[in-house]
Amino acid sequence: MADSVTKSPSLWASLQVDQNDIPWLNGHYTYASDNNRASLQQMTTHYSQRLVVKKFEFNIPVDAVILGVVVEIERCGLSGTHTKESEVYLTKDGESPVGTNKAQTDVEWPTEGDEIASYGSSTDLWGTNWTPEEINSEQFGVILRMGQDSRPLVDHIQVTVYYTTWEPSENQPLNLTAQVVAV
Ligand SMILES: [Ca+2]
Repeated sequence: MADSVTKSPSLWASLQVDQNDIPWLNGHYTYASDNNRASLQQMTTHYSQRLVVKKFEFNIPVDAVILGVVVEIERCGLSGTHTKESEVYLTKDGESPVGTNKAQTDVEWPTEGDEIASYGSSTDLWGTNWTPEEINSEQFGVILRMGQDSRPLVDHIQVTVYYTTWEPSENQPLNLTAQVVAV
């Protein structure tokens, strides 16, 4: 059976990708669902910097097998705006994206109150592989970057990690077949 743990971040950073990227403001407001929301520092037409939230303080057993990761972002766009994400990544080193960009870049964020967007699944490793040590690291985190002309308001970001502490025995039938062939 798979186990799962859900955690919120406790550290954030705003990292520049291109020169004109807009920095994030109040990234620590993403730590809890309390209607205090992270936003961008300026109203311009540029992309945002990368919001990195990390230090989730997972404590996955070191002999576990990671099965999937789900990121949930409770967010909305400022009323009257066309707010879209451009990047939703995981990071292993607290700075650089790894694996698959899960952003739904053509979907406008709702402007009539918060909605929770979910990325990944209990069996989705985001196009890379994970050790318990990598998940437990303070540098494991989520990257969120906004598209042009966006006015994001991010209330909460949380991560659920699915894992099992025993190896699935999917290889057994193959081994049996191999033995029959060998005989
Ligand atoms: Ca909040």
